[in-house]
Amino acid sequence: MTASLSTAATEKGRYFGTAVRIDQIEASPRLRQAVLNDCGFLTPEIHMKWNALQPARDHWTPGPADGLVRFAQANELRVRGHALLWHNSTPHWAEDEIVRERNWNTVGRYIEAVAGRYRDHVEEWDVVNEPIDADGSTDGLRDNVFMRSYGSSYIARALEAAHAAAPKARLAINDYSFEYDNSTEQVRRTAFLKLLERLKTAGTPLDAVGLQAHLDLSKGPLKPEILKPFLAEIAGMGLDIAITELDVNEHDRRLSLRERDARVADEVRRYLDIVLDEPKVKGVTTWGLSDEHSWLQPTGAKGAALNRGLPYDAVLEPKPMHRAIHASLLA
Ligand code: 9MR
Repeated sequence: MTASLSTAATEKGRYFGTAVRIDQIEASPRLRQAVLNDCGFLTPEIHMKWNALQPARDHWTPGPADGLVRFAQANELRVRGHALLWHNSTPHWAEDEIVRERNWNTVGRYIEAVAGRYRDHVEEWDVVNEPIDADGSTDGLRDNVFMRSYGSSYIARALEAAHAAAPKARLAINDYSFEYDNSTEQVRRTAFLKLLERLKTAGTPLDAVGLQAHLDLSKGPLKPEILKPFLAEIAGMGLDIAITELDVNEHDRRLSLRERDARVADEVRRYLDIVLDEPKVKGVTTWGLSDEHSWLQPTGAKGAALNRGLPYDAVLEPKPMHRAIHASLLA
């Protein structure tokens, strides 16, 4: 029996979870078993995105999201909702309507319906996903359909709408590329901190931030002197921190499997040892459990060509990354 990551996390007052799809859990008894063994929290990888829930204006398809919530409830697992607003998952009909009418109701009605539907089941929501863009012209904010139609206030308005519909849910902003010591990520960190500061100063209902943590072995060493002050600034604003999409993009897939797995595990251990030193980091979620389902897979890759950046390999055998997470959670 593989040691449980959730048990290790809980021992230290934290949680461990993963992103899942209900169809994949139902198709794979081994994945189901790994999820039940390791997780206390689940994030729907796609089912709670706008284009998944409402592919056409008059057509709602909440079946998979409801199925995931039922699975979570039946197994006493908690749910992180992902994501109310994301430029990449806004259905075309909604984008067209937002651009044409510039009427907040298009977004407001959606958030009310979805945050309301899951108000008793989703404990924490990624309300706005990926609002930062280092090349963005306005305050480091991404030039997306919401910015263009409503201006930068769309973030605060989305948080308020979510709070009104689900007053008990904890609300987060989730974003990526904050980990490494390079100029792009430095600009992103600064823009993110400024955004959080503006929201907190204005009294916006924001409880937490999600740091995606898509680690990347080509980006150079992780540095505590970069990461720690970043986390400390977020914590200093009274915000909780969730690691929301942890995985590792490999750099060199020609090495032996043993060496590759060691490198992935070392990167994860290093990252988690730094971030778990911050008490405001309340939990860790990986973006999937098994390499079979990772978004990082090169198209059509099989066997050794698969990226090995999740805790279990493609046949659900635990890898050194699993042991690394376990050790960091308990350290
Ligand atoms: O892993 C997800 C992939 O299966 C979906 O096709 C894609 C579009 O919905 O989203 C992926 O998840 C993303 C997450 O929602 C936000 N951060 C980046 C993740 C990887 O692209």
